[in-house]
Amino acid sequence: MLIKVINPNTTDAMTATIESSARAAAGPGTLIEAITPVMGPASIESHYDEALSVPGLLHTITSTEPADAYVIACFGDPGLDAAREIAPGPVIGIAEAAMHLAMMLGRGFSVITTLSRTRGRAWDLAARYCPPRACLGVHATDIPVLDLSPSSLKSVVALARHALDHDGSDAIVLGCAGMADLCAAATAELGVPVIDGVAAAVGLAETLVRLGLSTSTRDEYAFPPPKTYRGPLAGFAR
Ligand code: 2AL
Repeated sequence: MLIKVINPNTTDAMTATIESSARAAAGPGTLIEAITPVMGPASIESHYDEALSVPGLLHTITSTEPADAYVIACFGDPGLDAAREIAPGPVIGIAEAAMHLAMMLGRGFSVITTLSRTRGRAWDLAARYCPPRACLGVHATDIPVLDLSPSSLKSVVALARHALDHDGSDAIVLGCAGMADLCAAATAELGVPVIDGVAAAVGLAETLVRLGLSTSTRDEYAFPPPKTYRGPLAGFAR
């Protein structure tokens, strides 16, 4: 099966990190294609960035060969509903995947994110995906997305330790696709489940494909009605 893992930001180095995590999580017989869109922000750490990452994400889906499933590899899950309307296979967001797996591994989880301004989006997504008291805290490292590197491990682990104690949580969710390469080391240091959404989403995507399950096209997630689009978005007309 082919899973397209789309990094909705336009930084190739981050797509490479995402690709490594996705390939490591994929089972035999799964082909991972990690893609950087041709338009959009270098990183996504504001609502503005997030809104403007969606055209590039949707263009990637409609302008390339169909895949069996799609992963949106940004923790804000930008454009998830829109992607479900137009993608020929199931679409999974990494926050959606990570939070769902976290709820199967403990009574509550904490999210470790990048800038403090991204915490609201993480809380909004937790409210969408989880029952109350599943997400017990969202904590910011204050490391900008494009400054994440293997040397960020120390800060992520220290903040995760604080989160486990302060929130009384049982698991840690990494709140940025750029943290994917920190997951194994953070797990070893913390001794609790640490969930990288990229790996989680690939695993769930494989399961959906294997079970022959795809997005319902009844009503809300049906293909969008045809209409013209004006200006720079004219090419998005269906
Ligand atoms: C992210 C992410 O996963 N990719 C990106 O550009 N920004 N998330 C975040 N919390 O900053």
